[in-house]
Amino acid sequence: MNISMNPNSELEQSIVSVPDVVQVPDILVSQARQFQQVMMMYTCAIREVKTKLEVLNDELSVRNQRNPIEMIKSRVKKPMSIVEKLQRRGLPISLESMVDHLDDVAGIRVICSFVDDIYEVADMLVRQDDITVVAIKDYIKNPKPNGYRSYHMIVEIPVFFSDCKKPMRVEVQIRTIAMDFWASLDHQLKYKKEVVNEKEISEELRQCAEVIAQTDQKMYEIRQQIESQGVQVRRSS
Ligand code: 0O2
Repeated sequence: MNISMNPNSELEQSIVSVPDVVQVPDILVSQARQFQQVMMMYTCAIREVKTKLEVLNDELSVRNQRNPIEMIKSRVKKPMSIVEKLQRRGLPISLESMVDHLDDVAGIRVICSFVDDIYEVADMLVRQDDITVVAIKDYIKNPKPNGYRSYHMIVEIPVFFSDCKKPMRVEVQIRTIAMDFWASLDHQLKYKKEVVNEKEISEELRQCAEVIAQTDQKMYEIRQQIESQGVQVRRSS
């Protein structure tokens, strides 16, 4: 997932604000405006879900004396990625098609320190009564063959605009710092056109994913050992 908050593409921004001297067909201006409007709605949906996650993080950090969430990143999908995904799925390339078929136009990535934090944050989010879970893919319990691990949820949230309430879909990916580190490198491999030794690199990455999963587990166990010893105040000399 490329992380950048860019609700309006430069192309369609320039169409909307084109100088009077250039004749732009009305239909193009109208489509660009519609696109801008829909992307604004996705951006607002991201803001709503992000706020919920920040509130949960604040509450949990007081309760547990540590932050379960290390970082939250978000993005609306870039127009070229939208077109590529619709094409790949053999779907019409249109705004309606995007809204009807793509659940990840709005995306949030939550980076947690420990694996148990992932499930705690996910459970707390979906228990909120204005959130509807559309789909869950647990690539931590069931990693992809290449080693990819992450917890994916598609959630729907009502967003209130001036004259209407719209249910909007947001993809929430939750993973550990280590899983995120791995996915960034894998993403580079995926988007490089020609990679020498691609097979060997993929295999090395798959092995790294295993090591990372074991390290995540070990870190969780060490944290539990530390926490089970309760709060002890060290006396200063
Ligand atoms: P981007 O640029 O990240 O937004 P799909 O497999 O995409 O046709 P679906 O159901 O959307 O269908 O896929 P899934 O499995 O839920 O995964 C969607 C997103 O998860 C991807 O977004 C990636 O962000 C991430 N992802 C899934 N598998 C991998 C993987 O093997 N490696 C890495 N690095 N990321 C992965 P997009 O749409 O690819 O694009």
